[in-house]
Amino acid sequence: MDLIKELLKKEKKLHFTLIDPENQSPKEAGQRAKICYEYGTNAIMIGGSTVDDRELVYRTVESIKRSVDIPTILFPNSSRAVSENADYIFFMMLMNSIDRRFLIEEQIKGASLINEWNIKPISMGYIVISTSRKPTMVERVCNLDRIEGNEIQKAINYALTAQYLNMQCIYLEAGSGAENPVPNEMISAVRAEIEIPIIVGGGIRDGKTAREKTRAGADVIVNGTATEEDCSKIKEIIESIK
Ligand code: 1GP
Repeated sequence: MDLIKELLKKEKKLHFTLIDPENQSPKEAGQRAKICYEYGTNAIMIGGSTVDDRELVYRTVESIKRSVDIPTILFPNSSRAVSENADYIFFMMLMNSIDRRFLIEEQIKGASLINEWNIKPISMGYIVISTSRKPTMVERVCNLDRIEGNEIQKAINYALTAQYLNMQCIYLEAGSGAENPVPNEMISAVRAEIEIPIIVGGGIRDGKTAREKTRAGADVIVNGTATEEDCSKIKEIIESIK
């Protein structure tokens, strides 16, 4: 089953909340998830660039599942962030990494766990776009073939590659807390060339910006930092995209 396509049959645009297990206690993660759920978020993603404590991921997912009844999706940086109690996992390839670890190695390490624990994989082409002067955490840890915000053809080439590899979606990522989100022109140019759903996240801080991204062609908007800093912004963002 394709979760994103199923959700998109019911709603034109989706919102996913990202919770980094390292940024609050499991109890607080559950509370944050509940607030976003009440505002209408469609799924909770659990992950972060440096998470490597499976037990912490487990306890965070557990608390979130007790608080909300929408899908939980792991968003792992490595096989160590795979936890058996999640519903789904983004089985993702960091397409523009030049490090074999993020292209295929961690996936090989995690595959049998996903199988054994019956977590539903959602294949995803993860494409990191460099939009900020100060490097984001994902840029620092992942050894990238950089794609600048104005390198639109390069982003299209990666996105088409993901589609031809039969991935279920792509994620255009500016990085958590990015100074600038992925540019609208890039999203609309990629949208014009591919059919699979486009997730956009990183540096989206208000409703107006989120709306611009969905108008440009994003199907899913992801917020992480706003969940930690000002939950009322999540309400504004969800209202503006739906
Ligand atoms: C990071 O795109 C997500 O993977 C969320 O970014 O923390 O900037 O919302 P923010």
